[in-house]
Amino acid sequence: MKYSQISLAAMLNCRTFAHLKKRYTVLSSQVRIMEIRNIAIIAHVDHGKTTLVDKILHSTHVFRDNQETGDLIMDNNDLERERGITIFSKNVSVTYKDVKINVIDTPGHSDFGGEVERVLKMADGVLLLVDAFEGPMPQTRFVLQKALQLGLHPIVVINKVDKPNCRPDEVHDAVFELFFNLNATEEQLDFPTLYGSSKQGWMNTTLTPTENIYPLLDTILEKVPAPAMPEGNLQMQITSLDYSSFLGRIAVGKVTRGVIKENQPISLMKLDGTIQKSRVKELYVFEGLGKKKVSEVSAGDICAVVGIEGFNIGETIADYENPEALEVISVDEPTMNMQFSINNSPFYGKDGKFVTSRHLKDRLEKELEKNLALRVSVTDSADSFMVFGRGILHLSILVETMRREGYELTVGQPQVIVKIIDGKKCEPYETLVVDVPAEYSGRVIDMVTQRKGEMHIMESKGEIQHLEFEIPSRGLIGLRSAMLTNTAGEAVMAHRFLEYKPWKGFIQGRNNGVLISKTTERTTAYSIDKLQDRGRFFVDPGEDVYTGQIIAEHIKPGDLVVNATEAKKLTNHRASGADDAARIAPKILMTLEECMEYIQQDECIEVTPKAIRMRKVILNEDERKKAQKAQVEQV
Ligand SMILES: Nc1nc2c(ncn2[C@@H]2O[C@H](COP(=O)(O)OP(=O)(O)OP(=O)(O)O)[C@@H](O)[C@H]2O)c(=O)[nH]1
Ligand SMILES: [Mg+2]
Repeated sequence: MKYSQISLAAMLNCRTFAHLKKRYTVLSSQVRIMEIRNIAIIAHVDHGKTTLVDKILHSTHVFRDNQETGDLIMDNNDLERERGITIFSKNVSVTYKDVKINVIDTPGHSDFGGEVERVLKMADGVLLLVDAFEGPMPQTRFVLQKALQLGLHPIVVINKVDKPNCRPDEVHDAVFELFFNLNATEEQLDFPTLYGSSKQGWMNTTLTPTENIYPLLDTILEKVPAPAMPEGNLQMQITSLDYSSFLGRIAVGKVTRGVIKENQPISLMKLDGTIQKSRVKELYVFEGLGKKKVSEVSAGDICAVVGIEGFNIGETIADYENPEALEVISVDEPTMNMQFSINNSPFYGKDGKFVTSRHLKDRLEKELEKNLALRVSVTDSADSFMVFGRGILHLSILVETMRREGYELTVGQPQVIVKIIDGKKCEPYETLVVDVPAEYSGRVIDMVTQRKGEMHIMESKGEIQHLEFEIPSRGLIGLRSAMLTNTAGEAVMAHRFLEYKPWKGFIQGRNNGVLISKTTERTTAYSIDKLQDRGRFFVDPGEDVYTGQIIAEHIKPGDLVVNATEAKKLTNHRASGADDAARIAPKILMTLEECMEYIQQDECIEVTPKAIRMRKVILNEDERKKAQKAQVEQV
C-alpha cells in the first residue's frame, strides 16, 4: 500500500482532522515496516556457523569498509575467543535488498543443544551447515531433527569445499539420507543446497566459486517464508535471555502476534499457569551487531524487552487484559553434577578476591539467573554446593568464568546423574562418533569397548574409518585425552546425549596412579630430576606445592607419596641447580577440563585466578589411608 492510498482510505474513514492525523501516523508507520526473514544457523560443532555469520555481517556492510574488525567478531566473549567455540547463541540483524534478516548464530557443542532447540522458536527458516569433508555428525542430526519437528524448511549449506579431499557430493547424499531418516516431509526433502566456503567468503548453488555470499542471501529471501502474522493481541514467547549489568535480565523472543510497545502494561504468563502483571520499560530490536532502542515492535520481528521482573524462559508476554499463553518450552535437564566448595587448601586466599562460602553461594545464585540448564542444590556442609549441568564443558565454563572474576574454589570429580526409572538404576548414554585413520581403528575400538561402549557402525570414508558407538556418559569422561594419545592426535570424536538406559556396571577409571607431594614447600630441580623415571610431572622446579597435592602422573597404577622439595647437598665439586634443571622434561600442562576428566573420586581440583592444582580430597596421608580402609570395609 502506498502513502497516498492510505491517506485516501484514512480520509474516507475518519471524520475529523484529528482522527485523520492519528490514523495516518499509525498506518504510515506500518507501511514503513520492512519485510523480515528470521533464520537460525545450525550445525555440528566447528562446521563454520560463526564464520558464516561474520561473512554475512561483512557483506551487508555492517562495518565501514576500512573498519578493522578481526576474525569471528561474533564470538565476543573472552572464553569463546580463546576456545574458538560459540557458547551462547546470539542475534544479529542485517539488511539485504531492503529486507531485514535476523540471523541467530547457535552453539554447536552438544552441551548447549537445549539452547539451539529454544532459539529455533524465533526462526522461520534454518541454514543447516555441513562440513564438506566430515559430513553429517551427531549434532547435525540432533539440530536437524529439532528443526524438522518445528516444521521449518532448511536450506542446506555444504561448507568448507575449499578443504582438500572434501567430498561435497557424497556429503549432499548423506544429508538427504539424514533428512529421509528423520521423516522429513516431501517439501522438506526438497531442500535447496548451496556449496561454498565461509572462510573464503563465497557461496553458490553449484561448486563453482563466486566472489561473494549473495547467492546464499538471495536463497534466504526466496525460500525462507516471511514470519506469519496472525490476527490478535500481543503474544511474545521468551526464548532466550540477555544480561546487562545496567539493565539486568533482558527477555528476548519473537513477537508472534500483535504489537509490543514501550511502557505498555502486559501480563506475564508464568510456567506454573499463574499470571503476573508487569510493564515493559524499554524495547530494543537487533541491528547489526548491536541493539537499537525502539518504541514498538510488531509481530514477526525479534526483540529484547527490558523491565520485566522474574521471568523465566518459555513464558509468554501477553496482552494485559486478555492474555493468552503460548505452549511452554522446556529447558534441558542436567545430566552431570559436580561439587563446588570453598578452597580449603593450604594456599587458600593467596590469590583470589572472593573466597568465602558466602561469596560462592551468591555467585552461584547469580549464575542461575542467566544460565538456564544449571541447577544448584545445598549439601550437608555449608561450604559446599552441588552444581548440576549439561556436561563437562558446560560446568567447566562456569568454573573458568568464576576464576577469571577472582574466585577461589575447589571442584570435585564430575559425576553423571543416575535416575531410577521403573525401579531400575539408569544412567545417561551417548552416541559417540570417531573418525580415525584406519591404522588406529583397532585401538579406538579397544579403548571404547573397555569403557563399556558398543560399536554400531563401522565404515570407510577414504582412508578414514568412521566408527559409531553407544556408550554410557561415564565412559566418556577422560576418553578424549586417552584417544588423542593413542592415535597420535589423529582421532576426531564427537558425542551427544542419547537417552537414559540401565546402569552398565563398573567402568575402569584412570589406569595410572599419581605422585603426591609429601611436603609443603618449593619443588627443586634436584628432586624432580631424581623422580623423573617414576612419573611425568605437572609442576616445574621452583613451584610451591603442598602436602597432598598431585604433582605428577605415576608411570604405574597406584599412588605414591614423594618428596619433590629436597635441596641438593652442596658439595665442593659442583654448584647446585642448573644441571638438574637442564635434564628435566617440561611439565604437562592441563586445562581445567582435562583436570576434570583426569581426577578420580578421592581427588579434587583447586581453582584460583592464577592456578589450577589437582589434589587429594584428604591431604594428610594417614587420614587418607584410614578413610580408604574404612571405605573398603564398607564395600
Ligand atoms: N577450510 C575452511 N575452514 C573453515 C571454513 N569455515 C570455517 N572454517 C574454520 O573452521 C573452524 C570453526 O569455525 P567456526 O565458524 O568457529 O565454527 P562454528 O560452527 O561456529 O563452531 P561452534 O560455534 O563451536 O559450533 C575455524 O577454524 C574456521 O576458520 C571454510 O569454509 N573452510
Ligand atoms: Mg560458532
